[in-house]
Amino acid sequence: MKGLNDIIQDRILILDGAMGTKIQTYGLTESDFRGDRFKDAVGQMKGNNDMLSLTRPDIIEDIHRQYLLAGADIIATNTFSSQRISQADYGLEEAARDMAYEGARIARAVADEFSTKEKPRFVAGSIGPTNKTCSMSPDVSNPAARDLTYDELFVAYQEQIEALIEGGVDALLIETIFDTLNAKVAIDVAQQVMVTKKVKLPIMLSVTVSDLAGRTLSGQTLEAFLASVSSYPIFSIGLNCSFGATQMKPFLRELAKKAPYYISAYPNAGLPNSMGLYDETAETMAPKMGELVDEGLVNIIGGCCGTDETFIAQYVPLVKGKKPHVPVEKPQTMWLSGLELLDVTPEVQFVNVGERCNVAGSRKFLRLIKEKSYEEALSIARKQVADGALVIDVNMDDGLLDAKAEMVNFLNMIASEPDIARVPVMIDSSDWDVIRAGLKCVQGKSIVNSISLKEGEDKFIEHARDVMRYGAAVVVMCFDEQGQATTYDRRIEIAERAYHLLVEKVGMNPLDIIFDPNVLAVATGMEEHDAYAADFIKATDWIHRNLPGAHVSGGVSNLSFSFRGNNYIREAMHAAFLYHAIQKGMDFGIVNPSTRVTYEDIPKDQLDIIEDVILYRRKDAAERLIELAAKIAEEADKRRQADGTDNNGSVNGHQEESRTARPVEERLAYALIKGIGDYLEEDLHEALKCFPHAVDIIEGPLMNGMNTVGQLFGEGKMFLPQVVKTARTMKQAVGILQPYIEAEKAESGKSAGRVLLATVKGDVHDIGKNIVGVVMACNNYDIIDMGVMVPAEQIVRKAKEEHVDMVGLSGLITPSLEEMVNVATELQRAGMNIPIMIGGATTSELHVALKIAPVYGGPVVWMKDASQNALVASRLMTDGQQVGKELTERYQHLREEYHQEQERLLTLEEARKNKLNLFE
Ligand code: THG
Repeated sequence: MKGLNDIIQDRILILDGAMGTKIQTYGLTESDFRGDRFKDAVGQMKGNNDMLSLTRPDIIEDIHRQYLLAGADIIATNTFSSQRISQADYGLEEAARDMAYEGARIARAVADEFSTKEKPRFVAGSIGPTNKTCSMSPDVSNPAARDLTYDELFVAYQEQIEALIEGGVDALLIETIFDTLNAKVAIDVAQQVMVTKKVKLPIMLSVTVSDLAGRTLSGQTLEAFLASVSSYPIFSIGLNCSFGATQMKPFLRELAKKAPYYISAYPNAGLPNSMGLYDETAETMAPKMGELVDEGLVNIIGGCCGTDETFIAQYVPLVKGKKPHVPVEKPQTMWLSGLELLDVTPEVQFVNVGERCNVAGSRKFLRLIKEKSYEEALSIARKQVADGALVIDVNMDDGLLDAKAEMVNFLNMIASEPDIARVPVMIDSSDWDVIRAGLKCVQGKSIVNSISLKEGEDKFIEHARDVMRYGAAVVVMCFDEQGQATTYDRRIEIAERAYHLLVEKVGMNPLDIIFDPNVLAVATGMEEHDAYAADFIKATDWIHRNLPGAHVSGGVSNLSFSFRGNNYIREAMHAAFLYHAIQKGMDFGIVNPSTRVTYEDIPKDQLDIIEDVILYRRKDAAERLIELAAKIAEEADKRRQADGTDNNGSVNGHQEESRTARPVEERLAYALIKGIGDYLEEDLHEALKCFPHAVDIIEGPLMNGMNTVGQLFGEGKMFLPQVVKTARTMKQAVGILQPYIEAEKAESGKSAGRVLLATVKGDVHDIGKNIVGVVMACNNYDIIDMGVMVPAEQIVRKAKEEHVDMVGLSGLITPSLEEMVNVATELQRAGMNIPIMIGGATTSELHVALKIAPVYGGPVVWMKDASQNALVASRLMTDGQQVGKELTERYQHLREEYHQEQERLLTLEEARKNKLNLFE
């Protein structure tokens, strides 16, 4: 007989409807629930539906039978709460296993009655989330507290899943997921139990989202959730409960587009009304489900709360002959997550991991942890994220600390801070127990730091399997049985060996591997250290070219240990090192995110000396750098004595004293490029006296600064997190100028038009958009700025509600191009034809002409840069028709040109057709 795996490829499958609301229709009483077995149980048992598998199996059978009669291909067992965590509420822990077993057995028997060769029927073992959560605190005053731990839940799920499998289920349905950590436990258990029972069942996941922004109750976005489960073998993913079919649609689209699995949807019969009842009927619901089917979004449909067999009967004809969704390819980039996704695409270039929450790497952090000043310790994490850290490293290894307890506590505290928990964590310890304990606290996809071959292959493989179990990525240090690799040859030998073990023996996804070829201190005065940096970079290049998919990282601050106390030299060395290593493929680095020195800042003469060391270009390189460092330290000393300022960390040794000596324009541009907001207030007020209008400051010095940032970014001399930092400063500057701009605007009177601005979904970049907003506001437009990551549906809704005159879409990364097409399509579908302005780094006039303009009836204008918007907008407002006509002609021309170009390049097939045949 065909299995679930075969059948799902042929057609859309029907899952059954609700169990709970269906049971309510039988009008059962307390004694039905208790039966003989539980007649003496204490407390109310009514409502504990899973008991009925033991006390009224006839009713559960009857419900299954009705769904099978209605045409369901898959029925879900009556075991949603058949584990000891939920049953503890009724004092029935000891009966939980029986409930799970009987629930499975009943469903199996009824399904077998109906199963035929043409229409096999399947049983999915229902596994609910329990009534407790692993990643949230039950106590507002103690954010690190947890009601339920990974290990407790593991035991409970193990009992349930073993019983389900013994009872004969065909698949495991982990459903109504509201906390990813709970779901990760269930997946972990499922995999372990399947190994011991020597069976292989499909794992089905179904998430429930809690708000219109599409986050789970525990705060993850759907794509962050996908990252969290991305290293597990998942059969299907989907949504249930939450809300009705219509509200579910945008989220299903998101899943269908991103998740490399089959897609399921079993919504409620609408949202519960004020009476807690469900308003949709089978007749009103079916067309809505039909939309999901017709759009090709689903492989499995069914019903949740409020649905019954009449709904299921209506769904059967809906899917007849309809094409099932074809799962998308597995991601080709590394996915990590906290509450949000970190997709390590080539555009990201470099993931900076904040090093400062490390008791071994920061005296201050150590002190705070020792004093149990956790709030302040958290602020260090928060500052790193604000400074642009994309991941934060946490290390509690100190002889005087209980590292395991501190790791668990700190990770749990972070989980309650959305502005920190946004990013993935790197769990850093040399004690495997500490790492495991850490992994059991995080719902996101984190990074283990680290594993190595230090203790041989067996330990290495054991640790790697643990990493997979908890769904993490991993840093692999270039260590082996002989110790730390310090030469080029040893580094690549170990990396290659580890790679093959991980990929071939453990089955790890190469994208989840990050090699650390050991950043070691250079210019220490010992000759044998001189080639360390150059060899690291060479090894990086080799790994990048020879171990496909794998990433390269390093603890950058190690490089400059011998210059402790001289922050300027240290930062300059790090910047130069990263500049070269990133070019060779280093895409992660543990760094201090508040570093101010960039490659460009380093004066040429100093840079030569530093690069001589890093690239090991001359024998006396180290000696010369030590001399330079001494000289800089001495100068700093003198200055300190002269004006009492501490010059550590200033930009190039003579920044501070000359600050106010430089023109205010220059100071502002500089503040922007560096992302330093410290003097903005002061400098902007000075500038307000020199410029006629506040907006001139934005259009002048601030814009100049932004342009320089764009240019440096383009040349690879700044990386994204640094750019993000500058954007924050721009925001800050604009905030300071805002009241002045408003005042000037009020003087000049009436609105020129209403403009909605948004950075499209999937994209967080808003520098350009913010500038456009400000510049246009200064030109008397009313700006409605929706921020970043804005879904198409919300843009459409807002544009309608606010009756805007035009929409500006912004995006910096490549996937945003496609999302812009999607927004335009949705605006079109909503019957709108107001102008759309398109801007951002990867956008182009050609893309607008080829892809966006054709899906939209109104004018779509590409904006080369922020200075154009106000001008173009005013033409659109006064002479829209003419602009539209000109655009249509221009795009037509561009398209023709493009197609001619394409035709000159034949397809392979066409070229083959034209081949020279000498024998004809
Ligand atoms: N590879 C991997 N993980 C790592 C390292 C590595 N984790 C730890 C370390 N190395 C990276 N982290 C740091 C953190 C801080 C410093 C260096 C590396 C540092 N601290 C200053 C000092 O010691 O002088 C700060 C002093 C203070 O503030 O008290 O340099 O290589 N995988």
